[in-house]
Amino acid sequence: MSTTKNYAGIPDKFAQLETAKVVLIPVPYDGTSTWGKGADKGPQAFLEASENMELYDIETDSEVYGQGIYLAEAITENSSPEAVVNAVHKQTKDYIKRNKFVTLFGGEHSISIGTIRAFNECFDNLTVLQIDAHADLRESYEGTKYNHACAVHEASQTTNLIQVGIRSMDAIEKSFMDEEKTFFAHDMVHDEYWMDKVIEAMTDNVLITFDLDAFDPSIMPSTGTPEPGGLFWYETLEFLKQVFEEKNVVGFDIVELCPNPTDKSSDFLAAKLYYKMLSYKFISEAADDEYDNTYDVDYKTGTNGLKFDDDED
Ligand SMILES: [Mn+2]
Repeated sequence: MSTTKNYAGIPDKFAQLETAKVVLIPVPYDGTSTWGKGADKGPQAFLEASENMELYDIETDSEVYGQGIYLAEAITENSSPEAVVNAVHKQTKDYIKRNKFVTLFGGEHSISIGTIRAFNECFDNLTVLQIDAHADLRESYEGTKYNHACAVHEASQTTNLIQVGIRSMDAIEKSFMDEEKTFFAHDMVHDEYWMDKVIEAMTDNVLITFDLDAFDPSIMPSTGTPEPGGLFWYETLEFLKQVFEEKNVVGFDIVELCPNPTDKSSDFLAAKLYYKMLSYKFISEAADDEYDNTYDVDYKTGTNGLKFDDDED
């Protein structure tokens, strides 16, 4: 993966670490997945799709790349699942401490153990919003607690974990599950108030860990363990927009893109999802005067707070 290339081909002036509000860390790791392999190819496919995506977002009438998006060097550690988690934890925390809005693109879901640990150490009363087909609550699996099947076990013990879209789990995971904060796909489909209920269960600081297999396989086939009965595009966006509007989303990761060389639609969905989440994040920041702005970059902004009128030099 080239590190000289900018995210989505944005101009250099929006891609510098010093001035960018957003940092994107690619984590091309796939060491513990049990069935469909290939999540290590996810970041590259996501970046390629991002380069072919329009950077104007119609819904928010914004070009969020103007906030600055720095593409960090990919985390290529793969000596053990634990070493990967430690590397993710360290890099994520380093960038949070530099007052960046930190985002990561996996890789398999075990990387989120590091993501969550870093955010939990930096933000008070953290809610982890896990959007996923699988509960991922096992204490350990196949000899390690850093398996993708254990992605949120630690979060279940140390954060306000909320699980959304769940439709696959082992009975043993029930002992770690808070049913009040678990939203099963088979219930959500009959409950028009599920979004409000999820948000009511949140504290103010929210980290989102988004496993792409939460989506219905009809729109997101390129994932290691597809499960029928998932989320669709517009309901997901409606929900995310509401979360970003009502809560202080402090960062997010997106995991488990397993690209298929002959069908790139999933890569594009992932690219668009990432950009939508950034668009929602920075619209809500611009709209909320009370927002505690941890992104203290002095950016020149145009009329809607997101556009840039200054020229290239
Ligand atoms: Mn997962």
